Amino acid sequence: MLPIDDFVGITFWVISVAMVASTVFFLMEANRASAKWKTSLTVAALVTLVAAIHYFYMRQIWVDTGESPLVFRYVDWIITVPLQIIEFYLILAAVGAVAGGVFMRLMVASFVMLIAGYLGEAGYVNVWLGFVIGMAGWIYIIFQIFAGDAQSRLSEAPEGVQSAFRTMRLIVLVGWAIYPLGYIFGYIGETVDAASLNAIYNLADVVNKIAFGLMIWSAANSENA
Ligand SMILES: *C/C=C(C)/C=C/C=C(C)/C=C/C1=C(C)CCCC1(C)C
Repeated sequence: MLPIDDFVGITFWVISVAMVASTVFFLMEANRASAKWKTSLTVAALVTLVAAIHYFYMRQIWVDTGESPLVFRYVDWIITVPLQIIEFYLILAAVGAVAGGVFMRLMVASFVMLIAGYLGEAGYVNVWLGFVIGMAGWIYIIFQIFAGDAQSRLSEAPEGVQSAFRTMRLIVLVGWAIYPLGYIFGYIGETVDAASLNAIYNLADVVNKIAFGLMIWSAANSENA
């Protein structure tokens, strides 16, 4: 059972439901969207679907043990983060402004970021070593999307796509920053603060999965094509 004073447990539950609802919404809207946005909206739905399944399991682990559902958390991220990198690719590919090299670099950097974070949290490497390597991966991604090839090709794209891309990369800069904050708050003390860690990661997932999908949805709607 979910106790009424278990704030983190309740966020797990509410977010599970929000992920399911978002999945239905993005799928229905994919049907309605113009051809070149359909795949992007379908991928947005996959992100929230994968997250919904993991959230149901994560909530159960949290309620039963009071511990971080570490494995489910990272399995979820290792599936959903590459899907979001694919979103970047699709947004740019929709206008033919895409460079394959950027895509591979973003993929590799996101794996480095997540694997380092996992090894740190699971105790296989020093917790701050994992953090530093994870940060390096994230900073590399930021550099790629703000200053790399993707950026220079963007000017060829129509305004709707440009603004979708700009908003999505703002999410990677600001929204993704919530995750390392969760890590810091979780591990800064003598003992692991599992409640702060999970509350902050949960908040981050709402921003980065549901709001991220809504950005794509709004770009699809702003295009008159
Ligand atoms: C849907 C899930 C998403 C978008 C997850 C993103 C996760 C991150 C951006 C994690 C970043 C981390 C660092 C930048 C430092 C090391 C620890 C991590 C893995 C929490």
